[in-house]
Amino acid sequence: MSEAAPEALRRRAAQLREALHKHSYLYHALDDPEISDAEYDRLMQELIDLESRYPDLITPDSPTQRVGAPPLEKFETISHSLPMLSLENGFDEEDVMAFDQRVRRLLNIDMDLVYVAEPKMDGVAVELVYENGELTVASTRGDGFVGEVITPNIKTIRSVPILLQKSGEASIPARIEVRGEVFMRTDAFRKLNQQRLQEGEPPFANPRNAAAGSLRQLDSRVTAKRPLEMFCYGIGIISDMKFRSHWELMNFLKALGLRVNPYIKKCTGIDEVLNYYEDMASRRHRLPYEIDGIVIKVDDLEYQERLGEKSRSPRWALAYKFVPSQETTRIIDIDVQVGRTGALTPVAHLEPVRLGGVIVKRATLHNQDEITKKDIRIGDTVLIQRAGDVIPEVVKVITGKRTGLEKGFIMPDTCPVCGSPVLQPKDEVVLRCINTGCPAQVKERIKHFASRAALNIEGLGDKLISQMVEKRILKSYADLFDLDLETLKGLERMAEKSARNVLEAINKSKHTTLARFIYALGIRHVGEHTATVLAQKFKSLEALMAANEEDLMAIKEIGPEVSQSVVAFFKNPENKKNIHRILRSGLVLEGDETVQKDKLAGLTFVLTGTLNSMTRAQAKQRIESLGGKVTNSVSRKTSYVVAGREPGSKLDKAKELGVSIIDEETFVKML
Ligand code: D41
Repeated sequence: MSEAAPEALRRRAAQLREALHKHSYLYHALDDPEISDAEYDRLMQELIDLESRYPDLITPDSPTQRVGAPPLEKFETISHSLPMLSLENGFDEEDVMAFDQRVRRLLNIDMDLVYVAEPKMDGVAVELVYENGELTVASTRGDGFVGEVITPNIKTIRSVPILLQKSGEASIPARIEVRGEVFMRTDAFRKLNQQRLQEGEPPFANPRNAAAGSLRQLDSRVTAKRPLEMFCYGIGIISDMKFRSHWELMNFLKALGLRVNPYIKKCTGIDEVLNYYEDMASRRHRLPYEIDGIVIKVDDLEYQERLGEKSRSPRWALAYKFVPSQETTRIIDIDVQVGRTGALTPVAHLEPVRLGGVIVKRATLHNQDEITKKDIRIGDTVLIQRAGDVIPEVVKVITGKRTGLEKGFIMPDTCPVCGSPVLQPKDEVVLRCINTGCPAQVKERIKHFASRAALNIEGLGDKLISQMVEKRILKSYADLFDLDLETLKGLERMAEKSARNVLEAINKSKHTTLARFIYALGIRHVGEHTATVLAQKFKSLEALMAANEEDLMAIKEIGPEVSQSVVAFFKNPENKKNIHRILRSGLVLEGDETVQKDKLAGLTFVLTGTLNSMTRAQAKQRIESLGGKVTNSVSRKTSYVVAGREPGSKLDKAKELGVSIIDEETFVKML
């Protein structure tokens, strides 16, 4: 049982909540921060600390609640009190002119109409319910009538206020349903995909899928790590409020602290709307997020009401879509790639086509579900598309071009590389080869181990790795450290000089950091960032290897997936054996403290002269990190004088006092 918090701390927590809300609003809604990110993090940490000491201080609106809640079993569903309508699409100027004419005819208006034009976010539509200013329920659009409740996930999005603001004349309605689009910025999407590839996860095809996938997490702590954002574009039911126009409504939402796209524009007459479209089309690729068109809305709410809706879309709005960069080509063949973690990915080989300035020869087909859903067959003529600089994907099959000679494709039930059975882990769409010794997996693991962000073994290229795996010289990355000149020289296209270079690079790679080594191991879900966190928290490979899931979960940034994966990795006897072999080969891990922490404890060093392999400051740091001391003058208490090139009078003093003198080589060995 935890006790109630003292009054002073209760006040402090309230202060912190208010400050965090305010700064979050300044940062996310107004894009005008008053304090640094570091200062924000400090305030947040203080509140987290307070709340963990006194859980009764936690309020539902606390900004700490954005970090996610324990996983759900499944999503609840909820009916929208007003259906979330869909948008009618227009594809050219003609469609837009026809829309304008129809609207004016129905309203019986001759003059120019006022429209609001806004970017059409390529994201996921959601609805937020605020009751007395507090976010109570958030749901997906679903089929427009019934959506899934994703409140904990939405709460992790920093640009979504948990409490509405009172600002200016806007008073907070007793209840308001706010609608908008959740999206991921293009740069964040790329970073996330890079991370996923490093962690052996299939990348998302585009930012919209990434946003949708992130929102559909039963574990909101996963969502919390995904940089999602939201722009609001409308409302459902609102209590006791009257607005005259959509424009007014958008300003009201802004005043409540909700985020509205800054590019929203009021246009008089359809020509101004067409200009806006051109303007956004040319700006489109410089925006930090993907938009797939503009949305045109009649501004006057009374007109909107008079126009009404037809077949689930309002007559007063039109989505005017951009032309995407798409091309048609033919699928010559489909093959299956096996990744580092055994994931099988079907890839289409295409007749090369030019798409958005580059020649495209391959497109990912993601997985069997995708192939079945789109009924993709070998020989099919397909429409392909590239969003941003993402891997091209197949949009659809042009069935009219079928000749009857196309061949269906089913993912194999054995690994195409090693023939082992493949398994589909539950809750996953990917198939995985179960044989960790599969040459494809071994190759990918060694490539990863040697890659720049890992051990950075220069000169150990993909072809060389493939050759050595195929010749059974390498069965794991640990085998790299047993390579000798004879073996390397025996390989194709390997002269003695290159062989020596490779050996030297491998040797050099034994001096690395703990974080790099953890990353290099290729543990699922452990990318560069997570590896760094683990290195900082555990401070030694030994400690990390001994950690259980609880120890790992205690770290703020580590969730259940990572914890399970890390524990399973170090439990695996094969992995343990490999690590011990590498350690025995003379691996030196900087930042690994327990292995060597006390190695120089009790020893005092004096440095004199110049060292070749490091500066004096570095030498001092190394000695101190191993528990030793460095002083400036030689005395009887000095354990060693390290003599570099052109040593000074300290050397004479050492000789005089009979203190041990060591040269650089001995010193480095000692370290
Ligand atoms: O940015 C968008 N994707 C967007 C979507 C927007 N700016 N406005 C929208 N307006 C509507 C109506 C007119 C029906 C209120 C929408 C959507 N709907 C919408 N998003 C997904 C389905 C419909």
